Amino acid sequence: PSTEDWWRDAVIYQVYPRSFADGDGDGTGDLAGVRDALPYLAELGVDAVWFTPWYRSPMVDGGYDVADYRAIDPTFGTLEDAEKLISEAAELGLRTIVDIVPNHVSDQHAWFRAALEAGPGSPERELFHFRPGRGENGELPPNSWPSQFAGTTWTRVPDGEWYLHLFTPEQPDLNWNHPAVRREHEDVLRFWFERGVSGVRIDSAALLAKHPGLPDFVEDTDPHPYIDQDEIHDIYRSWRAIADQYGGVFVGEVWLPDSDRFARYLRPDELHTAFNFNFLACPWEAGRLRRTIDDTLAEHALVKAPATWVLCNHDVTRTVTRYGRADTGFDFATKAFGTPTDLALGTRRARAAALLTLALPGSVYLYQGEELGLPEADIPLDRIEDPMHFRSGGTDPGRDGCRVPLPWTAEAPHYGFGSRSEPWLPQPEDWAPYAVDCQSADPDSMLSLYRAALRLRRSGTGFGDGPMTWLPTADGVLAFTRPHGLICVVNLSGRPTDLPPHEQLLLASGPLDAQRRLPDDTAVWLRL
Ligand code: TEU
Repeated sequence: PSTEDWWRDAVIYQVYPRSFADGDGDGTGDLAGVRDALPYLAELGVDAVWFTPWYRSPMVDGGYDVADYRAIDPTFGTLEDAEKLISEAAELGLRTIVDIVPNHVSDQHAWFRAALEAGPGSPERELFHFRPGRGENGELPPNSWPSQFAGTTWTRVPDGEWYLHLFTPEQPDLNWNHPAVRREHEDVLRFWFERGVSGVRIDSAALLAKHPGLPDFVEDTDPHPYIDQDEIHDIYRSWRAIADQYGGVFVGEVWLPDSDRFARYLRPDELHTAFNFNFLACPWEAGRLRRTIDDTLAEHALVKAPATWVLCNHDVTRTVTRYGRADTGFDFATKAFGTPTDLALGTRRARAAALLTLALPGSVYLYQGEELGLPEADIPLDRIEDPMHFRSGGTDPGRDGCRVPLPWTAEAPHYGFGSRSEPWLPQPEDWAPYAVDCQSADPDSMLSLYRAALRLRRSGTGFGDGPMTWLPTADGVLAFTRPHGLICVVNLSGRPTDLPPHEQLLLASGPLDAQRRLPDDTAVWLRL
């Protein structure tokens, strides 16, 4: 693709700034740490870096509770640091993507503080969803909407009114019918595009518009009162016009299993791309994977948008842990403490999955630590910070297990993260082999596999955008061709399988057997 179309087949690395690299050694990641680590990302071979929110925030929800969309949180650095980071990244050929959170603000945002102060009936309250309660004294919430995290969606303020929050009470929802809300976010987009970012991830992108009148939620009502309202597409049409002025691109966080509804977000005048969560949630099973890949490509072809391939992010159980479990799919509803996992098996599968995703047409997202094969960490109960855990009444382990600070060195205190103080989340004691320095020295490490795969993907032909064709195979084996004679084979059949005829073995996720067959849970890239 041309440089304007870079996003159609980019590999994008997700940085969770709190846990990526710690420049000042205080145990919390920061922008100085990211700047030092830019050569690591350039060497890895990714095209762009997406930063989860780095704005000023009380960090009730890891920064997804934004107090000021134009300021960097002081624990991370300053706006000047962000500007330097964006230009230093660009010098290394890395584009920057920021994360915009339009559905809600922090309860510490100036608008919400003003709304509380101004009281019922004030114009300040119209920026949010304030309502009187039900019941004789207004003591019951205005409606029965379920939360995106467990618990209620309404909180009562001292003057008796209630406000809506799909997530925590510290994240009041904005009223997207209000012109000031729209104007403000359009300005925020311009603010970051002006600073040289190439793209914007849109948080909770299908939730912004609420059904007028906020009607009660009856199970199976169609449409849902706040997921995927038709009005939402107006918002993205006006955003697209802004992005086009800057050559910027969007990636929407659109959790919608229905492929027709999902594709509507990717119409040519709306979002360029959206995360492919059906693929992320798909179990490690050949038939299911093949169907998901086919459905994905068909739904994207209809709107001429490239697919994205995502195996994990800061909200879901890490890939090697998930793939080592009996149930290899992902589901928020079934997450539990202490689910047994076979890490060796999960790692083997994650290595094969890396070659699968990087060979498919479209762009790929990597979540920090995925290139190291980090497993989900068990966080001691008294150290969990994720509100998802607390709001579940303690039954859900929450998402901190995938947010643990990265191990950079095997030796230094805290694996090179936090020279002066403890990391904000504890790191497991057995993580030395996962450290970047250990893995760099080991040609068989996950990091070496990713570096080799990304080097081939960048330099070689046949990857990225373009057609793919399935090859006939034994049951449980996935094999497909890409342009220029590239072939990817993934074996999930439970027994070794013969490789199709080829001239060159480009890369393998693990050793072939003595008969040069591909073992179970292993993938290869071949050239015809
Ligand atoms: O997540 C949005 C979101 O709706 C899902 O990840 C949600 O947790 C799931 O559907 C459970 O029902 C985004 C961010 O990625 C996440 O980290 C934030 O906590 C959330 O928005 C709130 O901003």
